[in-house]
Amino acid sequence: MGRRILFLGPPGGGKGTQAKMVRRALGVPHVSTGDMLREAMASGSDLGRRAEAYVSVGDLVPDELVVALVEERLAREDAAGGYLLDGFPRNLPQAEALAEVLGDEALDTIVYLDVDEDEIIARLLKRAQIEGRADDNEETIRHRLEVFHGETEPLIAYYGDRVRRIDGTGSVEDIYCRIALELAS
Ligand code: B4P
Repeated sequence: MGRRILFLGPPGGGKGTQAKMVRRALGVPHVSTGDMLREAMASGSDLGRRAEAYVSVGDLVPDELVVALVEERLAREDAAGGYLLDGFPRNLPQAEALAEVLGDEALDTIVYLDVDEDEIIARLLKRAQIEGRADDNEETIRHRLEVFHGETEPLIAYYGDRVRRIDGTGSVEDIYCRIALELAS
């Protein structure tokens, strides 16, 4: 079994950006619930229609929908040799569901990207201009931050000493080097 890594961090912390770079280096699939939900919304599937109401206002999509999505994805053959989870688990019930399905060894390392709120808001407002994502407006960004503090941050204590806290500010390349060093140690 290869590496089983979780990228954890605030919205706009750079999880997606860094996970794509690490995936290339490790050769394991990048499983992003945000990307999967956006694909489902773009396809107009039943899941996509149900998810849209939550994603567009910055709320978490109900656990049972997301857990089923991830469970199905991790059961595929390409995930047998490890994976890189991005954005899941995002709260304690999701972490407990993952542990129930795959056991405590479901994750070997949690990379936590630490970025302050002013920087997050600036990054996401910039992305709004470039990509036009429906959930990248100031009101929704602030709500996503509240959800992060209330629901996702407790996972840092839950995962304890498996968490590697990385300074998520600076250039994308510098942050990648910090992560690569941490994963090699
Ligand atoms: P996500 O897709 O996970 O969105 P996010 O938290 O905003 O993170 P994202 O990966 O897009 O951004 P990143 O940190 O890479 O989730 C979207 C929504 O889906 C959630 O709000 C929720 O509704 C739903 N959802 C997802 N997972 C769920 C779950 N498990 N349970 C329930 N609901 C779920 O930041 C990237 C931005 O920063 C980019 O614009 C990038 O260019 C920029 N950036 C990155 N690194 C930078 C750097 N070093 N300097 C400057 N800019 C940088």
